Parts: sequence; structure tokens; C-alpha cells
Amino acid sequence: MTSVLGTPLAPLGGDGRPSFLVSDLHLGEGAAQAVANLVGVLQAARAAAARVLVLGDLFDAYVSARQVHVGVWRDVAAHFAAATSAGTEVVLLPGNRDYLLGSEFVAASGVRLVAGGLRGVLAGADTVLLHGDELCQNDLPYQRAKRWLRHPLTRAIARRLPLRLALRAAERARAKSQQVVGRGDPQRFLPTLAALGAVFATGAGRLVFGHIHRFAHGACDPGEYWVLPAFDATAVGLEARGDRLRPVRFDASGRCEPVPVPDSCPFAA
Ligand SMILES: [Mn+2]
Repeated sequence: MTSVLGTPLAPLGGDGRPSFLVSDLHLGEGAAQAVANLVGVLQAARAAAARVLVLGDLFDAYVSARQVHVGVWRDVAAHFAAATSAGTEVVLLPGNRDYLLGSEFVAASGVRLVAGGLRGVLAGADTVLLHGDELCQNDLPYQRAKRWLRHPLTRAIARRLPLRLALRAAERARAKSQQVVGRGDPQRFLPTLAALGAVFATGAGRLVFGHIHRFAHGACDPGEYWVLPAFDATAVGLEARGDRLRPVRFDASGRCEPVPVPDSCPFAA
């Protein structure tokens, strides 16, 4: 296993199989439409014999292992379980909001939970798939906090928190991070060119990530990148089939329609 920017890369596997990629669904109580659209993705995948790759932040907040037994977290696990038991492969990368997902969610859903990113051939190109927070290297307070938040001891304590306490802690953390993002230097929250360079230095020719909630596609010598938008706001993802990678919009009835290829996005120095 290789790693890039501190994120381990597991083999993507499944060469040549069609895939649907979505990211940043931010599912929570009150996200009924996004949950319905996710069910549409699972239906579309089943019809196309495709696998589903979720590039992180499936949930708005997942802290305690108890969450999988209640509410939207239980419902989403059940939707995944219906899909995976019918033969659809679902692969889940952790995001910054749901990196505490663990074995209880895997057991309830049948998904493959990957501790980091993925690398392999996707639509004919050697591709790295990341959530994308590791690319935002200028956000030093976040990168420092990430190191202790993801420490095994911190994780173990958080995952044992009573449900109500866990959700309140997640809510406070998010309110604070929104304040910081609202005030901060916008350059601080952009992926850096150096981070993209580190990904392409692995020899991969394509990078796909989410996290920044900005739908984009462009070239970054010597590779190309795709940024997935927030699924809860757009229902848009990518379809990989044969050698073709194209953006599509899903609906709750299992249909997906191509959408125009988006413009490039800025990167920080
Ligand atoms: Mn994120």
C-alpha cells in the first residue's frame, strides 16, 4: 500500500467495471431528499451492474458507534444493506465529518469502508480517489487538529460517547468551523498546487476528490482532476463506464442524466 499526503491508498480493484462516484452527501436528520437521491444512485447502480464509490462525508456528522441504531444513520445503513445484499458493491471513504464510521456501520450496511483513499484504473486511467481535506495544506489549524482528532485514543473515546452528547459535540464543532470558514482567508481553504503535484508524483494521471463542495474539472500538468460537488445540494456525481468518465445527475427514481462538464477551479500556491 502506498500513501500520499499522509493518506494511505488502498487498491481500487474492479478494473473495467462501471462505477458511480458521489461525494459530500452530508446526510442527517432533515436530509430526506438527499437520502431519496442516494437510493436513486443505488437503483441506478443495480440496473447498470455498477459499483458505488462514496468519497467521504456521507453523513453530516457521525461520531458515536451508537448512531447506526437510530434515525437517518440506521435508515442509510439499511438502504446500503439492501443494495449490497442484492450484489451491488459500495465502497466508502471517510470524510472529515464521518471519519469515526467503524465496524458497526460495516456490519449494518455491507459496505467496504476504506481507511484513506483509493488508487487504481478507473475509466481507462490510473486514478487516485480522495476525500480531499488532505489537499488543503494551507489550513494549518485543521491539519494540526486532524492529527490528534484521528489518534486512536481520541477516536475510541468519541465513539463511546452517549448519542446525545456525541451529536451536540459534532454540532458545536461544525458551528465553529463555519465561523472560521466565513471569516478566514479564502486561500486557506483551497487545495494547494503542491498537494496536486504530490498526487501526480505517484505516477497517477487523474485525481478525483470532493470536500470543497465545488464542481470542477481541469488539467493540472501532468494530470487531470475532477472535483465532485456536494451531493446533497446537486445530486450530481460521475459515471465511469468503459474508458469514459462523465458527470451525471441522479434522481430518486434511479435515473441518471448527463450534465455539462464543469470549468476548472482555483488552487492555492
Ligand atoms: Mn469534507
